[in-house]
Amino acid sequence: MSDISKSKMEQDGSFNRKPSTFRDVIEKGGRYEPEKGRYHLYVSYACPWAHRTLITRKIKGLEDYVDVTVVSPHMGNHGWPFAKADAFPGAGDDPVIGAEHIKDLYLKVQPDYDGKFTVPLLFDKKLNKAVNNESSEILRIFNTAFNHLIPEDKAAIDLYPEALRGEIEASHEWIYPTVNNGVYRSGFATSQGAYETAVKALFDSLDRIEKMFESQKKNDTDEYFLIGNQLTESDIRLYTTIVRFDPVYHGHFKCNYRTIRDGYPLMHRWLQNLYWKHPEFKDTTDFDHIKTHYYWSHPHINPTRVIPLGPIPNIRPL
Ligand SMILES: N[C@@H](CCC(=O)N[C@@H](CS)C(=O)NCC(=O)O)C(=O)O
Repeated sequence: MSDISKSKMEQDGSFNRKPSTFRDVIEKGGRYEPEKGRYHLYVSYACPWAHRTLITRKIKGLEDYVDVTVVSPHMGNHGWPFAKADAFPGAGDDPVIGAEHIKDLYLKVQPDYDGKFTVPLLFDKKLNKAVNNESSEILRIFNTAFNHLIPEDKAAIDLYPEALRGEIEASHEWIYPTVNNGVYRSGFATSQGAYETAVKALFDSLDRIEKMFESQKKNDTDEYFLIGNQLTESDIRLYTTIVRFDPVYHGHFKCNYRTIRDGYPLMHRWLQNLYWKHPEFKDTTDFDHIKTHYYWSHPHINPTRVIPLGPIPNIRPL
């Protein structure tokens, strides 16, 4: 289950992501009560899904409430390793059960687990249970579950505001399959047809996003946001894909009609603004982990495991 090159592909060579297994919530009065220090978040800096949860944790000021451990970017035959199994700058060891790999945690809480050993993983240290391993749901948990415990200014930040929910959900419906997962569908396709279907849909969606920004008609110094002129989970979910696009997906996943920096001026500005003006984005973006992970961990795509030096810079200054 942890060897990506042995992932089951569909008959036509297309890649389908399996649904996550642990789907509980942290809520007052529930099995998982919001408590300081009770929950642990396992992430990889390389993984776009885990990266979403890291950004949200920082925006909501949850650093003292939910601890984090970062794994090594070398996702090998046993999946994601902790530093103990593969020392890498920025990677840590598991403080909860002393696991060597993420899969040890999954098998500890469910010995017959037969799903993927994925990050992010939100873990309850009190009951020794996996609470949730679906990033989109962890984002919603972080947005609200701890609001009664954290400072008012952080509690007031709402990344999924009631008034914008319709638009936000509508954006996920096409951005998730064609962009967030679309880059993987391009890169993991094992037939020409499956690749072409995925890459065309991806660039159609990038064109559509650029048009959404164009329709906002802003001044040079204004910041862009995807929905409702304010930062929402839609920006966070799109950012973790777009910040990886030029350094990784353009080459490694063959998403190479054009780059973001030269092909999508407004999306590029949106990206640069988030990265350079919001520390929650920059401080959680680690290009070394990102590039090392993809080019090393998919030997069926890059058998030499050579990691490219470019693009230089990974992200242009504002
Ligand atoms: N549905 C999950 C997907 C997470 C996911 O696929 N993570 C990848 C890393 S980017 C992973 O851990 N893969 C492990 C594997 O394929 O064995 C989410 O959004 O949280």
